[in-house]
Amino acid sequence: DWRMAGHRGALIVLEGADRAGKSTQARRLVEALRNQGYQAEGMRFPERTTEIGRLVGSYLEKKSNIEDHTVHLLFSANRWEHVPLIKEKLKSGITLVVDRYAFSGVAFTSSKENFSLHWCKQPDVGLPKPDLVVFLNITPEEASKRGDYGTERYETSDFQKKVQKRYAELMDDKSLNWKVVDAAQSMEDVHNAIKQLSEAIITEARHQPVGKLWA
Ligand code: ADP
Ligand code: 2DT
Ligand code: MG
Repeated sequence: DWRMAGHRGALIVLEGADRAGKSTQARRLVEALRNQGYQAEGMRFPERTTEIGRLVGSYLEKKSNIEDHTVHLLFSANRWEHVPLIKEKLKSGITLVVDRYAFSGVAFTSSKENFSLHWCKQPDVGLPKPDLVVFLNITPEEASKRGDYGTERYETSDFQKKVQKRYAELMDDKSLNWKVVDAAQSMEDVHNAIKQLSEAIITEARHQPVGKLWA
């Protein structure tokens, strides 16, 4: 059967603004793919459980301050430390559904004063390239109906507006397979849209080598 071993899994990334539904949809997608007989697993960045992840987590919780360039490199290092695992999983046929990736890294840091998009991308150059990047698109008004901002760093409306603009710039890059999904739809409709895109890319990616991001 085409879903079985011998083919690599796909690398699928979900990006989008705060409360767009990334974490909800990542969970549902893994569950749906498994029910269809695919091997699928979730992953998230930052992954706060490693040593580097704990530094980043404490920074986000404002329990520590880390210089801006330094924390950018730590977020990137948190991805690089997972690359052997990512490669292994894909190779063994597991499709990875990733909640945030390098695009969050670039969108957030480049929203700070005096950070160029170019500089922000460099540490992540060469990471496994996603076969599909789903952008969950939502207006700040729609997102605000889903509750207030939390208390972590970056969770302010001013900063989130800047982040949104940076995402738009990143989506101009046609060397990546960006797909914009209207995240203001019902959970079910968003899920069905993402599931359809994902099944198509799993079939397409299985005979192709994993690419290198921004390389
Ligand atoms: P993110 O990970 O992008 O910040 P979450 O998946 O945590 O977003 O969702 C944020 C909140 O919005 C949660 O309370 C979730 O239940 C709710 N939510 C997610 N998707 C939808 C949707 N399509 N319609 C309405 N509410 C949603
Ligand atoms: P979540 O709980 O929504 O994942 O919030 N971030 C994330 C960065 O600044 N750089 C990165 O490289 C990544 C992956 C986005 C995590 C917060 O961390 C920000 C929101
Ligand atoms: Mg989330």
